[in-house]
Amino acid sequence: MSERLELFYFPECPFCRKVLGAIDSLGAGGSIELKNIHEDDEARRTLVSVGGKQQVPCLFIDGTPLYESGDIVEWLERRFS
Ligand SMILES: N[C@@H](CCC(=O)N[C@@H](CS)C(=O)NCC(=O)O)C(=O)O
Repeated sequence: MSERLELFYFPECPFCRKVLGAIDSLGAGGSIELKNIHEDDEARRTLVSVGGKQQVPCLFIDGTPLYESGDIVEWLERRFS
């Protein structure tokens, strides 16, 4: 069974754009739930309470937060290549 993947982001963030570009290139869009923390206050609160900080992008992998765009892209490339 696949993991549940959720990307916490906001559209103007350049680090988020880098991750969104990788998701697009890898054709992984259908497997990842996008949570815009500027539009979804519950998502923003979840990011802070579970992740420990309000920094995006953050990929939740089955509820475990992975911060840092470079680390997220690396993880996605391993998972979807
Ligand atoms: N080194 C991080 C930088 C991420 C970053 O600076 N994100 C900004 C938005 S563009 C942010 O969330 N800043 C709030 C914070 O760091 O607390 C990465 O590559 O993901």
